[in-house]
Amino acid sequence: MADLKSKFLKAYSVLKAELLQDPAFEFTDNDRQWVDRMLDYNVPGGKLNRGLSVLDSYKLLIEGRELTDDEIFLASALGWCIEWLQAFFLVLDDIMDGSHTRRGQPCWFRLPKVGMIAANDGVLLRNHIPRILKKHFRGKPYYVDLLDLFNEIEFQTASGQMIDLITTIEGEKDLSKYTLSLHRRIVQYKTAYYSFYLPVACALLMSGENLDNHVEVKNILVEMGTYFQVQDDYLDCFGDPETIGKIGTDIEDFKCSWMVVKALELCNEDQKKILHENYGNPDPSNVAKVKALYNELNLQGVFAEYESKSYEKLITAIEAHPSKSVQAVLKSFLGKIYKRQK
Ligand code: DMA
Ligand code: MG
Ligand code: MG
Ligand code: MG
Repeated sequence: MADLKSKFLKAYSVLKAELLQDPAFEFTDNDRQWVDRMLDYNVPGGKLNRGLSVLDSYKLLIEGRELTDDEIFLASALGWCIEWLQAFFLVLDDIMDGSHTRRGQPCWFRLPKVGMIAANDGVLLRNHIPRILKKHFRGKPYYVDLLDLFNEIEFQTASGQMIDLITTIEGEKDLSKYTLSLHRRIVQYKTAYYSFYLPVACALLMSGENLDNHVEVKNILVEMGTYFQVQDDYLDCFGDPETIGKIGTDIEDFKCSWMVVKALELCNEDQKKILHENYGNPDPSNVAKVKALYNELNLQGVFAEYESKSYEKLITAIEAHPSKSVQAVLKSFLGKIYKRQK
């Protein structure tokens, strides 16, 4: 496994070197240096769960046989395409969410030399994906399906980001619309498809499968992705910024977070008043009042309960799947995120 990870990491250097020599653009040394630094800053610094999952899943799907070096490189390249997609969404997400840190360093747009150039860097990151796919997959029978998959999922993610953002419009802030079903809709689109379905779908395509035959796998992964974003919402408020590498902004940003949805469900009229008066206000004293209310409502306990219930439900759904190798893929994914602290 350690060996697979080191090969995965090596593939990054290869892909980056190719992008920096892309014949479709005449780079000067200066341009090349910008892209090089922008990529190193934004692409490889995360947990790499999504990227590595393509490799893990592919290995489990072909069962028993050793992977060839060529297969390892291709699965890694697809994994890196997901990490590139994630970098693209995160660079822009941090601008829109007004965040300060990401992966233990200032958000890219916060660097004095970068600022709003980050918006175009995001577009560039997104454009690197079809460059990588074209170079390495153009001759494959599943090339069109891959392009279609990435396009479809990018559209769903951007739409999820849109509904995450338009619920927070100044002057239209309204806590009464924050329900579990709105929350579910937002997180399914903004997170679950690209973070959970996409890696496994890439591995399925590489192993010659038709995605239309794997709707149940998709449903389970979307469920898992929903659970993952609930964890993200919880960690935004109660996680350790040192460990998660970012400082939460959901309360300040008036986000439709799982935390506020649960608080609204559990609070009495007086407590609801506290939420209405303090939620969505950037002042630290307002934020502190919201967090104190979350503690009063024991949202940590409510979350722990949700977490174990979700785990049990997912395991039951996974074990109902007819294929043992698909079960292994799904369990491996779930194992990586259950009770995560970062
Ligand atoms: C992020 O949701 C979703 C995408 C598509 C980047 P978020 O703003 O809760 O993420 P984070 O907490 O990492 O900023
Ligand atoms: Mg964010
Ligand atoms: Mg966001
Ligand atoms: Mg978040």
